[in-house]
Amino acid sequence: MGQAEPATESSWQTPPTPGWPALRGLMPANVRIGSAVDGKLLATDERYRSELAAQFNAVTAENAMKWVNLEPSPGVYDWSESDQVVKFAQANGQAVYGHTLLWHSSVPAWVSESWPRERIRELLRQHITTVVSRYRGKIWAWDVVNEVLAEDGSLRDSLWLRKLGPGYIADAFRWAHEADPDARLFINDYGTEGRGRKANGLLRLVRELRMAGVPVHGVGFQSHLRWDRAPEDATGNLRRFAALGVSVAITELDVRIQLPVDAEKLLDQALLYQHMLKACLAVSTCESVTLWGFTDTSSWISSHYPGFGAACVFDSDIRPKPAHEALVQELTSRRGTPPG
Ligand code: 9MR
Repeated sequence: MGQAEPATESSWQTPPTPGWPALRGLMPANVRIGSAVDGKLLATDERYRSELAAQFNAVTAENAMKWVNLEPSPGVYDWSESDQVVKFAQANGQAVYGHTLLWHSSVPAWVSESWPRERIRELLRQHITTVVSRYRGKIWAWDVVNEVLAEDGSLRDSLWLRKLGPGYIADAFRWAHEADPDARLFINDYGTEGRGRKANGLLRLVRELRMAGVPVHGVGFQSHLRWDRAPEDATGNLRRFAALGVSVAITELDVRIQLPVDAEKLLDQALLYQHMLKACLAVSTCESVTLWGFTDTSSWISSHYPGFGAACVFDSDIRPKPAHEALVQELTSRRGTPPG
């Protein structure tokens, strides 16, 4: 008597999403809407989980599938967080976008550039084969190579380029294709969503790979934007990639704001989110639009861009911002409109 009820699971679980529309229910049938997933929040925050499930029909592990996290010491894989993401997605009818098999920035520290070329090549082959095989049939698309271009559109100077030469890109795609012939294979980069030197370089590279019969199926445009700058002709740019016969996807969309946030900046941000959604949907081969996180609680922006923040479509209390509303409005107004 007089004692508080013990906390039961149902007493601390939050109710299902309150009354705002779900993006996933509004997308054209052939285009997915995704979010990057923060493994820690997925494991600990019920409100995060329920909004993630309600809004999106695709997920990308923000960090869990990066090589540095999967294989902390040679030959010892830790699948726990990436398996959790896949399990969650399966339970919620979401497709998984795999990120990423090869990235200069996520090479485990135990990989040494002093090793002979053949050893490094074999290591890369094994890594790609191991990861893609584990999730064969469970991952719809892979970012096979991430950020392989320099700002001028030439190949980025990296361990892979230095040790293996430019052929490492084609090799990575072929190995991934062998391990899961049904997975869609993407090349992903940033700063390529608008026209410019880097996008031109990417276009050349994708054309060359396709002409050489390399299984490149899609191009991912990360789209880490700032609120006051739209990419140069995103629609036209995406269309010239589609003309090569590949799919296009917006893979990491976020729109950072210089703090402090105000109503006008939030509106500009909303317009830019809408603009990128429209740009992709204007292209007949647009496969997905993925947000790089959906809540301001967990975005990478504040640690990488001091003085900036609030880059997502939900605030840190997981309530929709004008950007969410703009996406909803755009999708609602297009319903019944044929794609492309
Ligand atoms: O959002 C990711 C952040 O949590 C990580 O610390 C960082 C380094 O692994 O990577 C961030 O995600 C990047 C993505 O994997 C590739 N494109 C750029 C993204 C933002 O830096």
